Amino acid sequence: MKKIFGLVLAFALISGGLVFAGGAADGEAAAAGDDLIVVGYAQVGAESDWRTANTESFRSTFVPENGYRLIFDDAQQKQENQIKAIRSFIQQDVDYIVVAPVVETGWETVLGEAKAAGIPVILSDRQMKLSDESLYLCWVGGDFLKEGRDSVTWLNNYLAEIGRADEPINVVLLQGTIGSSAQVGRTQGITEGLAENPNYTLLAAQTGEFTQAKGQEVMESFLKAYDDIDVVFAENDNMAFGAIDAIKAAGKVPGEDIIIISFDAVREAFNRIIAGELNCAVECNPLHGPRVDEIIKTLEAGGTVEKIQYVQEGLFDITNAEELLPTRAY
Ligand code: GZL
Repeated sequence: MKKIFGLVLAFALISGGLVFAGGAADGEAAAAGDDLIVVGYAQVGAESDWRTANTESFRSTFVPENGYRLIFDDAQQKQENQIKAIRSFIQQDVDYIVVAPVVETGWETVLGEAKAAGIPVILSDRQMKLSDESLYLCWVGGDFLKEGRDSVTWLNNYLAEIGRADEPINVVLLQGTIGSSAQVGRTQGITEGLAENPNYTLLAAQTGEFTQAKGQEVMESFLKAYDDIDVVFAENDNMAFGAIDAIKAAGKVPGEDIIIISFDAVREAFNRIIAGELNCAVECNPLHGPRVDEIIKTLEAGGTVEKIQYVQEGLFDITNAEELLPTRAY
């Protein structure tokens, strides 16, 4: 199903950060009728190192040399911008719409419009809660609940290794964007894991919006409120980096006075683990571009695809970070 890309130029909306990528990004008009597959991608924003790597994974995959023309939109973490971008993709009659939904709910109407227009929707990264599963074709992303559970298992083992398995442990939680499936799943996995051990007390949980600045601000407030924090769970690396700065400013030693566990495992997290400032990073692989490319190429060849597709994920700490850092792609 190919669209005459030249026609879409007349409908392209300038507002909302809508830009063309993959050839037309430089403003050159595409040859009308080129046989490229036009993909509209509604990205969450640019809030974290993970997101930067995720965006690059799409921009480097969906290029004309690979048979695509990408229309990319950065929603600046606002759902209304993503909905506007999806509507503009529908108006441009793209071949596929890819969405990384900033939160899980509020998508039924606009996905119904895409369905009515006959445009397949692929979800990447975060998930949507929908009453009608036919509104999207498939989803590629991380297992956020497992990531949360694995982080507590790591803490249980670490405390045993350092002889603190029987001590009361006070925990604070820096949550991601409330209502995003990454936050929902990680929070559930972490809180369920903590609840299984009576030694753990969750003192406070608050969103840091997946950003370093807000993560630092919330950690500063936690440190003012509690002088006996033993562990911080940060639902992404950038909030952990902010927490590290706050802990240092409070005269405490991150990674020693306060154990820090984060999610994503970007390259900088490896550096912090090696420096002893971060204790554990649970991976959430952002390289979804090639997976979505594979899905579209399968569909274009008349094939079928799995509805739910998890990416490979690991867990890193002082025992493996230095050895594996050279292998990290993001
Ligand atoms: C996870 C992704 C989250 C990352 C954050 O798949 O949705 O959003 O953990 C990013 O770094 O902001």
